[in-house]
Amino acid sequence: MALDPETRAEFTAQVARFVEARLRPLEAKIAEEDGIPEDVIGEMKALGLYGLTIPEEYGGLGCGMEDEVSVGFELGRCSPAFRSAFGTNVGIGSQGLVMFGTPEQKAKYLPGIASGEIVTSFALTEPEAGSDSASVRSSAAWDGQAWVLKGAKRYITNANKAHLFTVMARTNEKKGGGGVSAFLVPRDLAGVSVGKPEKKMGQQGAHICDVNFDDVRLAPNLMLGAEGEGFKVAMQVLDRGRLHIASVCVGVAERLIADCVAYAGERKQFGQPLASFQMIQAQLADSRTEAYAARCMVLDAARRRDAGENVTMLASCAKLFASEMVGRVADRAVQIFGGAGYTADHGIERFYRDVRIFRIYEGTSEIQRLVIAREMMKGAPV
Ligand code: COS
Repeated sequence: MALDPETRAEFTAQVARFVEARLRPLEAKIAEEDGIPEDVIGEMKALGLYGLTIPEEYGGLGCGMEDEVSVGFELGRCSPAFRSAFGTNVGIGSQGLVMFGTPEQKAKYLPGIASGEIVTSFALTEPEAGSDSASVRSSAAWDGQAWVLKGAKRYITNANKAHLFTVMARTNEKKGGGGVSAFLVPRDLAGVSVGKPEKKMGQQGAHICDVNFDDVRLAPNLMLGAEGEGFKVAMQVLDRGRLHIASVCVGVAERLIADCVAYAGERKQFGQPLASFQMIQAQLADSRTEAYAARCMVLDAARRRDAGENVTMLASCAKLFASEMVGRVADRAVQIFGGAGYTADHGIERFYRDVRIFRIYEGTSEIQRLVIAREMMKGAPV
């Protein structure tokens, strides 16, 4: 499942034009209003962005990992809140279903996900289970007819718009990660409730909420994968999600570097453009070098995944490096813009806040290091 190189190039060029002409002019507005206008959402659907990674047979574009990260590089060149609108449909909200769903489950939900009619969310994190995701307390007990789901999930991206959740819940109290199962949970079932969007540091326009399950009755055909496989479903979904996030980090970094080069060329101090000062040049060069390294890492891991390799370690390497890299690039951008970077005029301070979450969600930098080291100890090539 992947696009041919020519189609990929055409599609990414189309996305690049959409980002430049349609999304970038709206960056300040969506941050101010904390929402993306419906007409823009409609255009994203029409472009196929909601169905990027859904197989073609279900109405999606059928992108492979290299295709997905190539699009991620382009989408990163505007406020990351835009990508978040469909990010869960493309990634963590749908990929469990794509990878582990039965033909019936796929036929029922994937066409709506591909068109954007069904918005999906991934509900793993809980108040007491963040990085330690194998310790989820939400539970689903079999009552002879249905699984009865109860528990609370936290910081769930797009929950306020979601029609379908992938929920990880404990079906066996005695086993750790092996006692967790995954379920598809339609939002309209009795007992599902969603809290108000959290106020947060950045990415206004993208939303995260609490989700509560209060004795929600789930028919047996809503289990995703086998009983006890939910933790592995989550981990495999995250392997892919982490590469997607890493590609967006690269795109944001490249955007900020381009903004810095333009500003450093215009802004004069001591009678000369900032760009003529070696201390500014050094910052630009460091940012460019690091962004290039991250791009190479993301592309290499994506291509290996498309070739069928296990990329658990490389996806974590890419996510760790790219998310930390974009933090450094954003920090240098504020420094190069100076007072104009700290005020809202150029949007630099907004990006500085927006990128901070990349080091936290879909696995913190600390968790990425842990995953990398564990894979090395297991004998992954070094
Ligand atoms: N693919 C397939 N299986 C995987 C896997 C992967 N990427 N990672 C782990 N597993 C399997 C392991 O092989 C193990 O299977 P067995 O029990 O059959 O041996 C099982 O899952 C448990 O793995 P492990 O022992 O490594 O679990 P731990 O609880 O010690 O650690 C970490 C798991 C910490 C790596 C995991 O909880 C994690 O990634 N946490 C961060 C979660 C996260 O990203 N949260 C963000 C919210 S989603 S936006």
